[in-house]
Amino acid sequence: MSYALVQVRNVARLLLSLLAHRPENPAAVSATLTEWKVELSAGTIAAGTVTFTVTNGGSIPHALEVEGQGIEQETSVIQPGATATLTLTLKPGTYEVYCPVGNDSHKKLGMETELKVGPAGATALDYDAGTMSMRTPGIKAIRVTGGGTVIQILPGPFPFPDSAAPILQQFGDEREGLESQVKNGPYSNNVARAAGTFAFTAWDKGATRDSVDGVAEFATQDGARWKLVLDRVQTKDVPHHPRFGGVILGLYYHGNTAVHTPLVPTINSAVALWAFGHLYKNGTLVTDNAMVHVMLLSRTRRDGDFALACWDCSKNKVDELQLQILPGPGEPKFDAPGGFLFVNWEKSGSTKSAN
Ligand SMILES: [Cu+2]
Repeated sequence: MSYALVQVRNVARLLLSLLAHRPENPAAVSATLTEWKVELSAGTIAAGTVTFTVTNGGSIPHALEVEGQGIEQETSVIQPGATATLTLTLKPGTYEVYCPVGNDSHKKLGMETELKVGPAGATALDYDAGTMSMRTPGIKAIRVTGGGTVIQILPGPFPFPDSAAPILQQFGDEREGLESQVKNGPYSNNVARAAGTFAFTAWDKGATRDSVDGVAEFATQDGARWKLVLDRVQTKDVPHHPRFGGVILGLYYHGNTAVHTPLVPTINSAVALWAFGHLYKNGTLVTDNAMVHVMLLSRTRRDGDFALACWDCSKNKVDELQLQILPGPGEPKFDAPGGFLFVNWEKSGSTKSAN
């Protein structure tokens, strides 16, 4: 074979290989952001240039971040109904795709998914067939024990109405109900001494397998003795709470984050959980469907009169344990001030474990 012919053939091979690897159509992935999900039009793409078209289909501002293989890129904040694009060149590997708004609080509420990037030129099927491994997130548990002064919060005005007002604007349908709580809600400076104990364990095992176990026993200012036995986690939406998330370890929310009601100061929580429980008053069953919200959170109240001390309390030590109990759906209000029970243990502690 002549030298010239070899050269021609090599050039032809080179051209063919370039053609094979050329991203003829840079991959296009559309992403939809809602409370609290990130949905991608494709879970697996080939390496190369990809353009994400990101639509905020929710009712509060969101953004999209792609992280992995040394890349960490995000869109600017996208208002509800608006769209943004993000073009990246991705190497093979697995990427986390999530909403970075609120110090990852949106991510922890469920706004994250995975994008797999296969070798250049490979089809989605080729790649999927080769990577059947699943990411198994570690199961985490927390044991919380209430301590310190025990107080009962009675209905009253929210002490930071002007700080909460602009955040309430973002709550759409829920705004009206929340605004009535500004004047007479559960987060007030109207505090009475109570006494009692509360200890529980919560397991964060992912969307549908969270679990909780614990008992609270306390006496309220009117002399009634209450007992709550936690039964199961709650994950369905109910009015005035954008999402009931089972068990979430480590969350930055409330206040100015636009995650859950702004009629609670901005806080970090070591654990937040929503559950159903059995509630007894003076030894008699009140309901098997009491709706329970528990947080071990940044201290929000000051010593002495236990008034709310801050609108942004997120830098405070996490040692306040809040227990709120509401009647089950369609059930009558409790025989307690405001029809609900809200008790805090002001110096509480926790231990975390791997399972
Ligand atoms: Cu978001």
